Amino acid sequence: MRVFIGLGANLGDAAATLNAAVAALAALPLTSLTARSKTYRSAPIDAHGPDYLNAVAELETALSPVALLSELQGIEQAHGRERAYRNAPRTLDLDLLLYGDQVIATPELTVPHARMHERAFVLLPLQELAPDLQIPMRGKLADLLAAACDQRIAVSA
Ligand code: PH2
Ligand code: MG
Ligand code: MG
Repeated sequence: MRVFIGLGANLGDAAATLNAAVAALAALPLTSLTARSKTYRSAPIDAHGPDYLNAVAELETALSPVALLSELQGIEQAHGRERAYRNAPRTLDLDLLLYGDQVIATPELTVPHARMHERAFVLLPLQELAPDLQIPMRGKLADLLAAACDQRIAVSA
């Protein structure tokens, strides 16, 4: 299955954390890393604290969505993730964005990720990896990105 993971961090050495997280994704069972975007710096959206570093990774995996989610949470924990309150600044956030073109709506998992279609910090790195992508239920990536063009984001130095 072709899967996209959103990575974000805005505490600690965020660049190093994202690199370590990508390495951890590449090491998951039944999974290979097929691509990673550049790292982007973005203004916090619906959140506060320092700017975020964001990236997107593409995986090919035979893990189920729930098994993959559990692995992502394990990697977050390994990087000291605390869940103080919703959208609190974090050392590492790993979001399951897309699992093929599946639509999943269960208490523990929503795929496509519920807010990805309105967030440039997801859409821009995703466009780098998959410019012609259609987001299930949401439409063309390029159209969604155009609607989010007021959000500050740039490739990180
Ligand atoms: N993640 C959030 C909330 N706001 N803003 C930016 N720029 N990047 C993020 O990764 C991010 C956010 C909740 O996960
Ligand atoms: Mg998130
Ligand atoms: Mg998350």
